[in-house]
This record gives sequence, C-alpha cells and structure tokens, in this order.
Amino acid sequence: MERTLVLIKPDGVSRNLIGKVIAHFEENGLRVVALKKVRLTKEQAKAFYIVHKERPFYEDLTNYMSSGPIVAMVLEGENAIAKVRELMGATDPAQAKEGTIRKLYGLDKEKNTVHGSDSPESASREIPFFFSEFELMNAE
Ligand code: FUP
Repeated sequence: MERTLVLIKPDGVSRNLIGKVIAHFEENGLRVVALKKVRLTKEQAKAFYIVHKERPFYEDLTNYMSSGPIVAMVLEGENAIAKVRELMGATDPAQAKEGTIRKLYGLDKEKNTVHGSDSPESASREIPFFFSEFELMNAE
C-alpha cells in the first residue's frame, strides 16, 4: 500500500467538481485516508511549490493556488502515486489522454484541476505539509 497527496485546485473547487474528482479516484481503487478544504496564503503556496521556484511560471502558479479554496486529500492504494498520475493525465489538458481528469475538466496548464505527488519523495514531503500525524492515524 502506498499513499499520495492530491489537491483539487481552485478551478475544480469553484466549478463544483469536488465530488466528481473524488469519485474518479474512488472508482479506480483509491481510498480516501484524509481530507480537508483549505485556502493557502501566497507564502504557503510558494513553500508548497518551492521546487519550481526558478521556473518562469512560479509567480503566476503560486498566485493562482492561493486565489481560492482547494481540497487536499491523502489517497491510498497499490501504486497510488503512479495510479493517481495516470488518472490525472498530462500537465497540459490539451495533451492529456481521453478519460483523464485533466482531459475531462482541466482548463489550461495552470488551471488543470488536480495535483498529485510525482514520486515517493514528493509524497513524503507533501502529505505532512497538509496533514498532521493525528489526522493520518486510525484512518484504515
Ligand atoms: P504536474 O506534475 O503534471 O502537475 O506538472 P509540473 O510538475 O510540470 O508542473 C507543476 C505545476 O506547475 C503544475 F501545477 C502546473 C504548473 N504549470 C504552470 O502553471 N505552467 C506551465 O507552463 C507548466 C506547469
């Protein structure tokens, strides 16, 4: 069993897609371990995306991710990290495969509805960014 962090980004929350996105994961064998709706400050968004700090889109991305509420969740399943990445689809919704969340709902490379950890190292950093030990225990 593996755990990964998923975010439903402001475009997903504002368009009432929380239920559809979670259903997509649940119907594909992933289990919700922890779940919350939050709004990041600009500083928190910058900290979350710190690995992208040199990228040209860092400023816009962190403004966007702090522009409205998001939903954070920890999903669990076999190969959860890779499975979530597959179900999300490519970063650019125009390039994403048919049936993926970003193909179905994404608007552009920035407003692409979902985030999922891209490696075990990222998941280990991103899960505790949003969830305490207490929120993650006894969740089986
Ligand atoms: P992904 O892992 O598919 O979410 O995508 P990346 O790690 O390549 O990108 C990280 C974040 O930057 C994603 F939320 C999308 C965003 N991004 C932009 O806003 N503009 C771009 O041109 C590329 C990525």
